[in-house]
Amino acid sequence: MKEADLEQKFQDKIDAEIRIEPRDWMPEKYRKTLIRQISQHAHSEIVGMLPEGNWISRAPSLKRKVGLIAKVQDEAGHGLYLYSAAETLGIDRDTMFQQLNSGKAKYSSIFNYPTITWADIGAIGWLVDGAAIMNQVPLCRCSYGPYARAMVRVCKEESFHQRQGFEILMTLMNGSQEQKDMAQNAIDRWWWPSMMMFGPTDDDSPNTVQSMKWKIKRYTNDELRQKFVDVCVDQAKVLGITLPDPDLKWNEERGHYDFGKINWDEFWNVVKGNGPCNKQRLKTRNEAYDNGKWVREAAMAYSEKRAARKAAGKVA
Ligand code: FAQ
Repeated sequence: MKEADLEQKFQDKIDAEIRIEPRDWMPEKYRKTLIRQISQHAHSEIVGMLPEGNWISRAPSLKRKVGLIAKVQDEAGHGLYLYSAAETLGIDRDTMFQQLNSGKAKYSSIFNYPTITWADIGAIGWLVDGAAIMNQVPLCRCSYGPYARAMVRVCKEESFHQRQGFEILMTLMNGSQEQKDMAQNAIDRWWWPSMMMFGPTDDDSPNTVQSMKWKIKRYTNDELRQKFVDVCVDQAKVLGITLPDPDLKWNEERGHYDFGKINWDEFWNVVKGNGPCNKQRLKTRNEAYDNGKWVREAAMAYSEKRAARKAAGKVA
């Protein structure tokens, strides 16, 4: 079949909501787009462990410490499912790690901000996981099978994370004035970076049109951002917390909340590597990779030994 015919057949499958699987024919650009998005997503999960990891040793109680450790472990798991999904497209994990560690690969801008107080852990759970769910639930219907299936479990866990963040904030908001101020201060710092997680406006998003056509993305960046705002305003009322945007107003005509202008200079500056913690995050990831060398080598030696024994008929 000619390339154009194959492409038409491929698009027909997508339009008919038939999942694309690793061995199916796919346009090279589809494969590349998925590798880009899934690997960026995997890197975000892995780098996303760092801001919260900062509070494991300082969590205010044993219960909070247990919850936080479990959440950070879940994020490691999400990274693993996502690296595995990307590997089905023909890239190996080590190449993806090299891309992350060298600073070539992108990961979510949000993880380049510092976690200054315990309330930041609540803010990350409520806002960052909240934004992640908004973006990721539609990815469970992504046209590429392995990515869509990985997202089902990820979303269930993210939903739990969002609730634990909300509960941390609720506890603080029911506490002393100092605790309330700490929670408000965290929201003041995390609100706008969370809004930026959805990516540039649709006019400035070079990938959205094609990704929507291929049903990798089901909603545009601006559509998801709007859904996030609408949900957060009501939840903020329950918390008794103020979202730091004086332009946040219900718009009867649109049936949505209007919101203020996002600082896109700040966003691009962070994406380009100049956010408050970019350098620190990459340094930590590189150290972790180097320190894990002996573990990778030991695992390889073990699997080679097992394969040799199996070949010699010594183990099942
Ligand atoms: N940060 O044309 P678009 C989490 C880049 S996981 C950095 O709109 P696209 C879990 C974009 O890559 C959070 N870069 O791109 C957790 C592109 O650059 P490229 C991550 C960004 O792909 C919670 C350029 O800008 N989630 O939070 C960002 O169609 C708590 C133009 O943009 C995912 O990755 C950004 N925020 O749409 C863990 C979900 N936004 O590659 C720990 C899957 C855009 O051409 C604690 N990804 N860029 O050089 C997606 O849904 C999409 O990739 C978007 C971007 C929506 C992120």
